[in-house]
Amino acid sequence: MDLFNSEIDETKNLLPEGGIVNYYGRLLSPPEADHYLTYLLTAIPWKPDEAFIFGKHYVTKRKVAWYADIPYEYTYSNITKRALPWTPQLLELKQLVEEKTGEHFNSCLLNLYPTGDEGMAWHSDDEKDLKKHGAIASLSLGAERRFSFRHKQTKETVSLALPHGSLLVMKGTTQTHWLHRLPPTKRVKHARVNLTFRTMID
Ligand SMILES: O=C(O)CCC(=O)C(=O)O
Repeated sequence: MDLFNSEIDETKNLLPEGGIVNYYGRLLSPPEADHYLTYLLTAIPWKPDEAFIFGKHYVTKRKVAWYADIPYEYTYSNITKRALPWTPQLLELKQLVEEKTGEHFNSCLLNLYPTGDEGMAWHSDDEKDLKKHGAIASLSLGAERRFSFRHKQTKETVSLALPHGSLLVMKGTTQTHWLHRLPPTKRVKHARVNLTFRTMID
């Protein structure tokens, strides 16, 4: 029996229409999640994220890193990032995520939110560099944060909490019909790291 996730139905679609989101609960035990969090906080060459929006250059307190099978270039918010090669620990996490979800991924975007003051605004992961309707698996480590979806037409919202070591998967037409965001919160004072495993097109 899975002692972490006895109440969770991984096959349930959290969205009422227009996409598929599955929540797997905790993929990692708390000690495993602590181990990977410490590794990620200390070993990843984190850099502030950047954006060019309406000609203005923004630099965020949220930090990012981009890894992949080959040096894929990923462009979002009008900035292009070139992927670093996987580390052994990131490959371990990728393998765990792939075994759990039955999906295959060739890249991973890492986000570090130093405190609850940092979040991510409403958006879809629908850039042309990504495989259309490809699965995106989101592994969360560190501070538990709320995560929300909003339907682009109906404005219906769906929210859930993402605890330390938990896994969420977005697939099908989710990015076409839904936005998602990580709202900032004054209640969270410590760091969260999120890894989104993705599929880039060659
Ligand atoms: O940190 C998160 O959970 C969300 C990250 C996100 O929305 C993204 O990488 O597109």
